[in-house]
Amino acid sequence: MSDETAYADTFARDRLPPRELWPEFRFDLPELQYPTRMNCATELLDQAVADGQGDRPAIFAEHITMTYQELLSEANRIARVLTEDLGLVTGNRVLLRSPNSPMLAASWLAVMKAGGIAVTTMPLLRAAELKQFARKAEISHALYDDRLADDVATAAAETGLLSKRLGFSELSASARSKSDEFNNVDTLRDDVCLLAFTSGTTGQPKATMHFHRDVLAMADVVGRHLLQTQPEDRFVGSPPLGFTFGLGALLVFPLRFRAAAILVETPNPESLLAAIGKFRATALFTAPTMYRALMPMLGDSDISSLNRCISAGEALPALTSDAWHEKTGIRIIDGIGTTEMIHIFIGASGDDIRPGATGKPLPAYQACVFDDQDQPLPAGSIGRLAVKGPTGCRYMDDEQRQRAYVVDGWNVTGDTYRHDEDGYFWFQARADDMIVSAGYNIAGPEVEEALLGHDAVAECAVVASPDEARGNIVKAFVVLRKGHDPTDALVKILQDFVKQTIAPYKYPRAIEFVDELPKTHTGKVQRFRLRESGTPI
Ligand code: 3UK
Repeated sequence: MSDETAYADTFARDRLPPRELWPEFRFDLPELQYPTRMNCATELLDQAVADGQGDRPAIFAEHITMTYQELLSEANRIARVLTEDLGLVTGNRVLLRSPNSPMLAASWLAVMKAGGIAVTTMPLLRAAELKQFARKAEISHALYDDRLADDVATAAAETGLLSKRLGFSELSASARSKSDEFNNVDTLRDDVCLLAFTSGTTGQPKATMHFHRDVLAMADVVGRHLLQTQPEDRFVGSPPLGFTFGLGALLVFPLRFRAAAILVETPNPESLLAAIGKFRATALFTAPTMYRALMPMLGDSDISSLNRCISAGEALPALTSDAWHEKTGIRIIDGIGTTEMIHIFIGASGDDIRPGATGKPLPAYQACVFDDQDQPLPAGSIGRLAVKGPTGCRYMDDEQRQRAYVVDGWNVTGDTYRHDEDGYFWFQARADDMIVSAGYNIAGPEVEEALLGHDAVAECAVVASPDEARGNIVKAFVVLRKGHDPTDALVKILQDFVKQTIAPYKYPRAIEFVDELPKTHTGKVQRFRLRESGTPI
């Protein structure tokens, strides 16, 4: 690898971590041997049409179906608007802001084609966060859904950035007059094409940098080996394309294998079930919370087309896995991924699934568990998860965080894990969610799983709460199911229930009933906020 770039604007290249702070990268699969020059959009889209797949459906959405040919033409026209009308220079950053939609997908591909760097944001973010991103990444361009125009305008006015911007309706209008041919920029496989901001379970968002090769690598490992994506597949799910979980699942994997994505603008249990039935989805991607919310609603809906369900983002309790299996006959594929690693690196599918375990390192990835001195622990011990493989952490312009995440070439994700003799990895907790109470180490998620086993509990989060005598006590924040009242009697019932399920010393000495849990834009519970405030939001 060299420090070369095909870009005129070297902003991103100049803000890569110094080489000695990079994790070790390993490309131990034939499919990961990419040529030095390569543009991921060419492989995902142009090549599909060149191979005669132009008439296959690429994207289904509520009011529109796009074939590979139509998606290619639209992406080409948008790439022309970007370069001819908005003066995009290779290496410029482009803010993309929209719910999941065909126009967002086409715009993302257009940015890749034009040699830009996509910064796709979650629709739920507000002007304050956009300003942060715009400043940090010096974002010059923005393409956005018109319904989100106000926040973009505010962020632009207050930062002086984002000056070259178009809402999707104007963008479509401008695109209409353009030729549908475009010569993709001949980028390097090691040119940055994506800045992904982390979801901030612990506060400050960080920008991770990914190359053209990383985009293909996630498809060639996760899409191929974990999911065995076939051309007949139709992937549906809830994660936004601004979250790398969603970018992979709902755009990159389907395109890489000439399958189709079903894009749902407002994912909730109702809309997901409707989309599965209408478009005959074959695989569903969402988080454990959504699987739990879907179960009581499966009733009349037709999910007979589904043959795979994938869970990521948070630990999937064995209980949820079992309940879903019982209701649908499908065993959920769990996988842990991080924004730093771009996608899933430990998981299991098919007969390899062991409910309660996340799985094994995917092909080309290695994982181990570190002790406090960063030494690998033998099977059975609990420690910090460390991984390496074809993708890895590169924080933009943040040596301090880079040094914390990358240790001796390993990516240390901040999760506490145990691995067993069979090579399976078992999630314990986020390192900061381990509770030390009266000298005991208690993993919050284990207590959560026990509570979830009770009928009255819809959702819960367990954190440490400071206590004079014990240092900390275990405290649970509980959202009740409809029909259950938040009484002192119920507190006692839940405490006894936990004591009967797991070791009694782990029971929540405090329980607070709340209407909802504070969550990140990717749907993860923000336990740090519960810890800080004592009460949510
Ligand atoms: C947690 C899990 C237990 C874990 C992500 C798939 O979630 C993604 O990325 P983020 O950067 O968060 C990373 C953190 O989330 N986590 C994710 N999956 C699991 N914990 N079991 C799991 N299966 O704490 C991790 O460090 O938002 C997930 C693909 C791409 C992603 N970016």
